[in-house]
Amino acid sequence: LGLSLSLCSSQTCVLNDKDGLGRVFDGIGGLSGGGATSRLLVNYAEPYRSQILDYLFKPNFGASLHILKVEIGGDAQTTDGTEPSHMHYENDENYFRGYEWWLMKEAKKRNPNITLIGLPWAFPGWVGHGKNWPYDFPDITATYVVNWILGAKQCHDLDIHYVGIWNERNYDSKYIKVLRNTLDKVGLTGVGIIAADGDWSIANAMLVDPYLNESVEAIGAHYPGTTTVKEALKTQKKLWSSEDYSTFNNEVGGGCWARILNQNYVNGLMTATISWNLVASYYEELPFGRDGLMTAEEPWSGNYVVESPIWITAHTTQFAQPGWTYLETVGHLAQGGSYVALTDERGNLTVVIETMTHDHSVCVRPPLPPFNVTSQNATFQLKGSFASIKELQVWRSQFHFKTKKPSFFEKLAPLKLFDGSFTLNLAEDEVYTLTTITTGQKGSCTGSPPSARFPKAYKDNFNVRNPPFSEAPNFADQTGVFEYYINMTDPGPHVFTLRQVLTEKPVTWVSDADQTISVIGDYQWQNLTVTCDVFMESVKTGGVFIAARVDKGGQSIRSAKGVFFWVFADGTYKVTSDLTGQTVLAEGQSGTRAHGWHTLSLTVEGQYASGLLNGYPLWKNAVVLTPKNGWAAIGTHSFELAQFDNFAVVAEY
Ligand code: 147
Ligand code: CA
Repeated sequence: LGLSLSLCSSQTCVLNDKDGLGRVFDGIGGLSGGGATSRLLVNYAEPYRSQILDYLFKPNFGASLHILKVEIGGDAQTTDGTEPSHMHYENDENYFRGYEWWLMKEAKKRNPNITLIGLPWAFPGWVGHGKNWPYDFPDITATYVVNWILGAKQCHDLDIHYVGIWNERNYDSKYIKVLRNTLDKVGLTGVGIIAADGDWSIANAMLVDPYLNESVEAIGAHYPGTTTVKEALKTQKKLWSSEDYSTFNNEVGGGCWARILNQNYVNGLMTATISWNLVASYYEELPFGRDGLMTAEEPWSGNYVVESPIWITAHTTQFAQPGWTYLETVGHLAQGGSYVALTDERGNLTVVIETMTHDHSVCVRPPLPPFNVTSQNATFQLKGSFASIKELQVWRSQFHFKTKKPSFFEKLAPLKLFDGSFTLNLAEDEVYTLTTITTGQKGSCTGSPPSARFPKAYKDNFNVRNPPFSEAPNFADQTGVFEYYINMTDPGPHVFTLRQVLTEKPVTWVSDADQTISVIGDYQWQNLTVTCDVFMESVKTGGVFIAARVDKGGQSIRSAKGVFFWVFADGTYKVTSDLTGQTVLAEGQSGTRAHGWHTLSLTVEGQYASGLLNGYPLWKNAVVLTPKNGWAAIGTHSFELAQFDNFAVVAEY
């Protein structure tokens, strides 16, 4: 059981398979969701969208990921927005919402062997039967989750390999067993359960509960800081860092990723590491901006950036595959840094070495205790079945923090071996791969277009008969779900609209707002006019708004400020400086009703705002001092059906 931490004695690290091997490698992955982290990716034009996907998933090209984990959309806010559920209502099933299905198919097109994982963060309200808790009716929750797995197969021919419980929230032993049974009953015996996507504590429960232990295939811990606990080792289950990284994707982010990819195995015997997130494709001012392996946050320009974590990933993923086995001889270098070695047990060997220094490899969490790394010569001695290897391919990344001229994933001349040994001159902040695999490639595409701000004049009439996605481009739902909608019976100009479809509060992951809201545009916008046709569907109690200068999203959405222009189905209007409607800037009669279209227009100019209803002035000179800037938005007063059409923004900046 014990962790055999080897330290290279007097600078010689032995790589040997003679006395047995370590654990089986399960792969390196990225996480889309938790939440809405790929929201803007889907609206990239070709060829850029395919290029981004190639950098992520194409074998022997870029990150060449082994694992794609996605959120099972639960209609609620899960960090950078909401993702739609496949069952908004109890009697509703639709496996074509959102973009995770599409993403899984694109990943599988490129890598047919990719491991697919689904995990819920939140659940539609009906799953909780009125309580903000998914475990009171375990059969309902399990059926709901299993439906998603069945839908993946039936509608998209996707085989989901693993499913989780409830992200970063309590697990329930009863529910886990019910989920295992529900999977087995429909023939999904091959789908493994990961638990519990939080800390390691479920291991204690597994050790004393054989049925729970049998139900769980892999223990997934989040942000484990490269270490595990003895109870987890004692279960003899696969140990995974099922969510990790979440660090700004500059070079320190790349350094964090290099260190944990090696040391999650060296220190914690974890055989999979999954990055939150896969690709930073959400407005950068939302929480955890740019915490992805690469950045693709400008579908309007096509600009994307292949950041260092992509190439750090390639150091392992292009040269070792799931099913390979770690050697037992892995460990720390004498002067700091670490090395892992993996084999396919058919003669191939891949060694990954990192010498990241403390300050250049800090991750967002947990705190990183101090350690020292200095430049060193490290000698590796190949033994056992590797003793006869004559040549190794060499790939190198040098972060070069001092000169700020890094070089990533550079192919060097192959290394000739004499007597199965070689010595490397390692500097600080480097990553090396030495491997018998000769298929590695540094992929490159003809550059992405220059970065540009969100267009100052933007409009959408939602007139799309067969939309490729259920959501309209660039709208980032922060509470509620806004979908393309067709009014079958409308004879007039509003056949194709955008509709808020939630009618009750979901089983939430954080505190969603009591209103629904979708933000769009440029966070720097100050002076602008927002116009939108609105249609309330709740008689008497209905309410909708358009807004400007909205300053918050994510889990802070409840406290969003801005300029909100509301109309209600009781014939009144309001102007407020917050989403909750506490601070009223103006109010009065509007004559607005449900089941009729109204055109709202909001202009904000310096310290003043004014509003039009159906083209006529309704209120003016409302004083708006803060916030100074923010997104435009649309939304509803409660979880209620409402439609929006002919959305338009004209911004000065
Ligand atoms: C994780 C979530 O699972 C992700 O959806 C995303 O929100 C990510 C952002 O860093 O964070 O949740 C965590 C929240 C807090 C801690 C760990 C994970 N924490 O404080 O240790
Ligand atoms: Ca329309």
